[in-house]
Amino acid sequence: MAYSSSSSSWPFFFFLLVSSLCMFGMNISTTTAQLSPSFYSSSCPNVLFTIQNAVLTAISNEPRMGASLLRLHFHDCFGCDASILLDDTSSFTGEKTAFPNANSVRGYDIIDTIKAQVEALCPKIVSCADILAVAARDSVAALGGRPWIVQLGRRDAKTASKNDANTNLPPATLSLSGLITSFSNKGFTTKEMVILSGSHSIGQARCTTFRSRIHNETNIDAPFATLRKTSCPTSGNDNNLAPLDATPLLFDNTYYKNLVSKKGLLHSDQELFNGGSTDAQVTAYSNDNPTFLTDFAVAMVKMGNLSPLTVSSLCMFGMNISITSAQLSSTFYATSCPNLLPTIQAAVVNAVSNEARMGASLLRLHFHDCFGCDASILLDDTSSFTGEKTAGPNANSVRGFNVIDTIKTQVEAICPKTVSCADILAVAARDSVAALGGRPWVVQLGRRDAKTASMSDANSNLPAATLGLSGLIASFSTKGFTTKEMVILSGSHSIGQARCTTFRSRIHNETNIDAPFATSLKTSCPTSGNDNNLSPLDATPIIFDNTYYKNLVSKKGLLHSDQELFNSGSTDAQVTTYSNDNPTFLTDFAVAMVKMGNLSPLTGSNGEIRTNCRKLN
Ligand SMILES: *[C@@H]1O[C@H](CO)[C@@H](O)[C@H](O)[C@H]1NC(C)=O
Ligand SMILES: *[C@@H]1O[C@H](CO)[C@@H](O)[C@H](O)[C@H]1NC(C)=O
Ligand SMILES: CC(=O)N[C@H]1CO[C@H](CO)[C@@H](O)[C@@H]1O
Repeated sequence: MAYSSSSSSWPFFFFLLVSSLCMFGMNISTTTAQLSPSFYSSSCPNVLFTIQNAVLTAISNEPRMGASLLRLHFHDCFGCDASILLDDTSSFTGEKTAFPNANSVRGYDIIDTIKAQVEALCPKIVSCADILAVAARDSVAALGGRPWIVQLGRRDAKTASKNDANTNLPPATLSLSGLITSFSNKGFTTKEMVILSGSHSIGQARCTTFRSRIHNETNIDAPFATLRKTSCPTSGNDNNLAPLDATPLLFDNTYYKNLVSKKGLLHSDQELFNGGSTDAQVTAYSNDNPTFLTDFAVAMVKMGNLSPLTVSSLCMFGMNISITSAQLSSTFYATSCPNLLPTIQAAVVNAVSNEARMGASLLRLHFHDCFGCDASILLDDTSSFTGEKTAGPNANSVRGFNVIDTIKTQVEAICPKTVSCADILAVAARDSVAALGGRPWVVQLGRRDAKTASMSDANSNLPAATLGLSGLIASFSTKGFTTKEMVILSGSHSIGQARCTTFRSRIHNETNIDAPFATSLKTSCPTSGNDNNLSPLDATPIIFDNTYYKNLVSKKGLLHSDQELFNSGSTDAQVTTYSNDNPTFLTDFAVAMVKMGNLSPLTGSNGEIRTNCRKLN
């Protein structure tokens, strides 16, 4: 919330970045001041993973930290420039001691830790304001919320204003009209104010902030007030904490449910449901968690973009950037279908909660479509056309087509004839992995759908479960992957199941297999029959983690091709490393998936945007 008007000396690294942009030659005009999700993609490609990793660590040490990091970003915003992080000095009074912040804003140490890690990775590149913005997103996602794409490129304030913090941040004593005004001053609608108040879905508050409500107010559930009074008497115990809603470690719509039953903790919370104009919206969210999660994600993007400090004017003298239409971009649908990503994610989360195995199926569908991600795998056979669905590696094993159809129908309803089936597959794979514990990656978009499909390509390109190590290396190498990347992508077998036919000979005939493990599988997969009986690909088939590699080290790989990665060959060391280091595996997997998703896509005017993923237009 502090606005620095000076822009004296730009660091050298930044100068380089800007001048290379300028060389291409294209008009930037006023848009130079805008943030971009790919701001650090070449200057600090691993920054997002580094921050997410640190946030997950902090939250697993103390789950409440998720709410603290969200609050830190929120209190910094209303001008996201990291001014809140500045310590007071003898000659400077910052925002930390402003009334809405003192004794309540926390998490500074975590931000310091993240900043130190980021500096080690990319010195003097990434702003503290951007770290706050990403950490808030990752906190919400870690506690059950829907992640959003964080726009990046903020710079840090050179000053801070305790006075601004005191006047701008909405206190817990505000009435509905005061809340509306406070948010309106920052450009938010009343609806967005109600949405952003949902950040109180997680976290706790101190007794001082709700004392008068529980002792003096009447629009409060009586047993709830009585319960709260035990730890927050009329005086004393100022710092005792109470949860802001009934599920303070879960980011969901319980906050709104509580308001409807008059169990809002803060006066300003209950004002949202007190016979006023916002009651209807509170009721709607109390009945519809997915819509709340989506709306919250959208509103957070807006909040994160409040008057950031950026590099405007550096590039204003008429340069041209050449945007090559043939390339994929994470913002490809930003204007043509802005709600695409939340729509797909909601559908994937829904499908995975109906059937956890679907997460693995959607990942596998993208993988089998790739080696040229063009949605050719989705085409149904017709009397005059044989597609890929019945190819050996796909028949009886690839599934999830109905889920993709459902998503496609929803996407066509919001943005007709705009989004390719290939892009839907790519996003659904990412969201599946994230829903099961993996690390989300930024999906590059702009693929177009194939006008044909090749059963013989599918038969010859897709790696079979019978392959040896050298066959696996060769198969992935054909598509431009290193051996290391092959080992990483094999980690997709961290989730899902396989049919008896694919592992029968391994469990009955191979010797590099744990004997009790083989015995346990033979019951449901005898030497003949029961071909379609399923077994999990690793011991935790609905959690995306490194258990797959741990199992390989103990000779419990299910498929022949899995155990080949740890069978006294050149990849043993990497398998051992991943078996001991889940965070590194998750990060490496995310990076490799971006590469896989970008394999020879159709772009520009090639292919088409199918309206039905099963048929050519
Ligand atoms: C309740 O209201 C009375 C009258 O305004 C006030 O004196 C008292 O301090 C309030 N109690 C609390 C706990 O806020
Ligand atoms: C095991 O190997 C023998 C000899 O190659 C073969 O005849 C048999 O079919 C194999 N058994 C299974 C279950 O694959
Ligand atoms: C300075 C410059 O080269 N400007 C060019 C930018 O690109 C447009 C067309 O996209 C040209 O018309 C400008 O002359």
